[in-house]
Amino acid sequence: MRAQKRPKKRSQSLVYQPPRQLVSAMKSLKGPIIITFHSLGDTDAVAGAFALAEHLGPRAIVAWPDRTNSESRRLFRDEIERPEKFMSFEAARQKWPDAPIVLLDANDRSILPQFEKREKVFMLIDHHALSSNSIRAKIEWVEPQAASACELIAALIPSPSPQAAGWLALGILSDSARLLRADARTFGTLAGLLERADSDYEQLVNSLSQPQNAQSRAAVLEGLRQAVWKLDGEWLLASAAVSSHESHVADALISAGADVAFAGTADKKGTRISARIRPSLADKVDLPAIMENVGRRLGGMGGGHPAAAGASGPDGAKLDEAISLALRLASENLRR
Ligand SMILES: [Mn+2]
Repeated sequence: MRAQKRPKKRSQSLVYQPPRQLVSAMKSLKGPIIITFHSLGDTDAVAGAFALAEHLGPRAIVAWPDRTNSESRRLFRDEIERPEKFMSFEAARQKWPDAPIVLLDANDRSILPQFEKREKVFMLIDHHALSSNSIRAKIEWVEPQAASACELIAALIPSPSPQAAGWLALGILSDSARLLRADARTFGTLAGLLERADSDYEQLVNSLSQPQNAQSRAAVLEGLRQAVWKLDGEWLLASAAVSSHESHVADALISAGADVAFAGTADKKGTRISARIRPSLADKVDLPAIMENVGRRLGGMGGGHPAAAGASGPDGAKLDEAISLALRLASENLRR
């Protein structure tokens, strides 16, 4: 058959289309299947794993490399307490030494401690770009454009149960920052899931935004008390030297109205600084480059994402100096 050469339409459909090879490989899987994900499994990873396990049936087991993060522990309390469905990767491997491995939501070796012993991965489904440090699989579906692994997994499950649809929706909402980082397919996929889920959108969003424990909230309030700010032209720059929870304090400073915020902490282990910026300014201020610079000043390293970055280094005496540098560089960026 001759391939038709016509310009590719931007999007054929509002949901992802899994590669055919992957769909048929999944159908042909026999015997036990081990589904696993990255260190400190987050809601996207854990939700996707449980939904896929439900789809594949009782022979599929979800296996964690170390532990899951607090949000996913809270949301999946019931599933996590079912030892026949959820066990450590080590235990699963011992029980089923030849079972194929399906890896979700990660490919970088540095966050996959379960693959230290040169495991072979059968299938990879991920939304993080591959790099030279990636673990490779026989069959791979990697979509760096996707906001979450769950929107890919949703495309593999034609008719999820109401519960699984809710899980996948939670994974999408969690990884997309409640749909702030989402494209048309993220919305399309979520719409399909909401049609099936037994919770509505408001309930799902609310279940994600449970408050942190009181000690953490107290630490953030204490951090806000340390805040200093200055009006720089039309921009509000804020910083705080705190004793803990620097990333939460930086978030809180932005929520409280700062355009750019740096919160840092210093102790015997060294200095750590979290940087945040109002997302609409992220193309004006090169936050990862600023934090790279700050990391160098700290004798360590820095970098991150356009709206959330950080730096750290072994020198605990340089916190004030490093925060001043970060503020000065941010101000220069804003004035460009
Ligand atoms: Mn993810």
